[in-house]
Amino acid sequence: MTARKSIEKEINQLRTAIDTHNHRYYVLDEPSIPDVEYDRLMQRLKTLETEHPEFVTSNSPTQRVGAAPLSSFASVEHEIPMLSLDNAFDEADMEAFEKRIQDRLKNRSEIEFVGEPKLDGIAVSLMYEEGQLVRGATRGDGSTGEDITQNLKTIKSIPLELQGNDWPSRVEVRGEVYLPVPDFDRLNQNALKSGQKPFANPRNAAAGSLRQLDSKVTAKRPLVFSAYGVGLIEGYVRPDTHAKMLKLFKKWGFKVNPEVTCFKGLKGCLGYYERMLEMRPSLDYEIDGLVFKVNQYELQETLGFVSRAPRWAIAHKFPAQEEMTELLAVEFQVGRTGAITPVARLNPVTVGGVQVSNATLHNMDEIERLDLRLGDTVVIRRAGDVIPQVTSVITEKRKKGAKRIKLPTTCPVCDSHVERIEGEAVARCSGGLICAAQRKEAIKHFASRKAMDIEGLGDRLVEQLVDQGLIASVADLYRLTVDDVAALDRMGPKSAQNLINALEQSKSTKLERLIFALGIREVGETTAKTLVRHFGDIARLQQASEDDLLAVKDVGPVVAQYVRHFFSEDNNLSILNALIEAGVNWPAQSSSSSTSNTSTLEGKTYVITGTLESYTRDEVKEALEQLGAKVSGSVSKKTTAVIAGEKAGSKLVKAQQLGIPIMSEEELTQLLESY
Ligand code: I6G
Repeated sequence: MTARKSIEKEINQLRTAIDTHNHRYYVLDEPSIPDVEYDRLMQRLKTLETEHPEFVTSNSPTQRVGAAPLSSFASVEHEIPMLSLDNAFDEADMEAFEKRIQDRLKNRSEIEFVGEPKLDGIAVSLMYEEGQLVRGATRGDGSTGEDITQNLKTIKSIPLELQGNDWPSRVEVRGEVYLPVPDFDRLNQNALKSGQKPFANPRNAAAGSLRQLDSKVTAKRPLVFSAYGVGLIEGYVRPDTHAKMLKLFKKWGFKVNPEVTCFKGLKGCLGYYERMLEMRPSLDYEIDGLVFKVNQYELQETLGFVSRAPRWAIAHKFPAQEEMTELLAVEFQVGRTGAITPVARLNPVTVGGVQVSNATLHNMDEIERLDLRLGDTVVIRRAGDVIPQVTSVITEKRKKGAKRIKLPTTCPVCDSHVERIEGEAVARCSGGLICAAQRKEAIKHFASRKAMDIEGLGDRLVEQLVDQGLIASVADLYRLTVDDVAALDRMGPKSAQNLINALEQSKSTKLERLIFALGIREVGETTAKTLVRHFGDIARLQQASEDDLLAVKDVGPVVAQYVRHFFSEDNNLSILNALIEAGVNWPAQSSSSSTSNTSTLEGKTYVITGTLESYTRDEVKEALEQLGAKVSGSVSKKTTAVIAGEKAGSKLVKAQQLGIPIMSEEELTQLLESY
């Protein structure tokens, strides 16, 4: 073989290897080689292509990094229009959809449907000729879109060449480009850090990323493409059902949503809707509903279209996650550490099926970013279980003279001076424990389930106890009598006795719970556990210098400083002593800095999913963390094992896709008992 031929051969081998690894990583979520090895293959290909530019092709994996910026996007005529879908908002709309189909087909038997999540992204069309991606376009108005080929090529889950060799001479694959929620959160955090405007939601972020004239910007955004339908298809016998077409997409190297399911009749559609609605908060991408399609293409053709929508498909929308309402007022709340948080008081509105009358505004920077004024019409977003947010202001609806929102100069609770450190987004009340709000929050935190777990001591009761002057610090809790408590609003002798019993019970605790309960800044549950594992007892922790603290794994300078500061304050030490004198106690524990226990789960990460029979999730978390393991909320390549109970959801599916070991409850018990 000539030298040229052998270089060409090596280039082709490298391209095939890189495409295969991209497919495994970005489509199947099953990485097959370490990142360094992937980088080495890519580097070698780049070197060969630089030395031999005659072998560079437009679909080489090296071309995914983006091309020279465009001045505008060219227009693209869709050979087959990209239609829109009719919407169904309730069961009655779905019933009408099924009836329309049965009437048209003159067939009363149950129709087979395919149900798919409706990803909240941007619809795009990808044209392949002889297996090569030749053009990518937006939907536009359905007839004419924009040519965004360069941008789409940067998305690693879009094959630049179809896999295998059994494909049509021309085929148009349609689907959605979206941004997974964890990537969206990361993108926005980075935007905030670098002083840029964050995106309102993942859909806007995906749209903004695809609209870039400079595809190198798009290349930096972790966008994903999921295929859902075929447009034009030539030189190929199309399969007879939509489900089989989706299977072909997978064979050609596309990602197809793993929740796609086939079933019969309206009952099947409604059951799928219920299941997906429940699953929605645990998915790592946003969906605004489901799409139901008649599975048989022959039936689809008989049904045809009405205006610009197919009769054979419908989008069954989920309750909206965004609504508009009026901002009535902004109030400032004082947290446990004195942080002053602006809270929007809203004209109540139902968002995603839940009534919302308050939304967090985070801090003054956020108010400035939104350019928010009193009386504004605002967009409220409620995603998953998180606190509702104000995502934007409809400035067109602003009334003349609408007032700006000012940070108060004194604390709304204790009148102490409000400080805002230069460069920090958060403003704080300088009152410390003089401030009743900070005291109340500190006591609520102390009593909470993951801290001292004082049953029955809820937020309202803490507020009453502080307002009545019965307690000023957490140590005062253990001085309360039945008579003190019984005299409070809505309390009788029995409930008062129950609270005193709960306080008594809470005294026998664990050291990490007490340390977490003390509310040291930046010391959450995990750090409290780490500190206890390292130092073993409270005296050693109390005496630890900043250097000693910095020697603890996962403790950085900020935590070290806060811990040191906490134990150098006389007031904190006297509260701690009073707690111990009142009888707060915990079992002795050896420290990892004085003993060398090697039989731990240090470095291992577990994910818990589904319902376990004999343990709560918190119990499993606590037991694993005691042994040095981490417990994470999401499955990734780094997960050691997924502990799966009954009704395990998408995390189990993801673990199976990534080849992560799955552990049953029985195996978990064996693991815990082996230590
Ligand atoms: O906009 C859409 C989103 C998802 C769709 C769609 C879809 O299937 C999962 N399917 C069709 C046929 C159309 N729009 C027109």
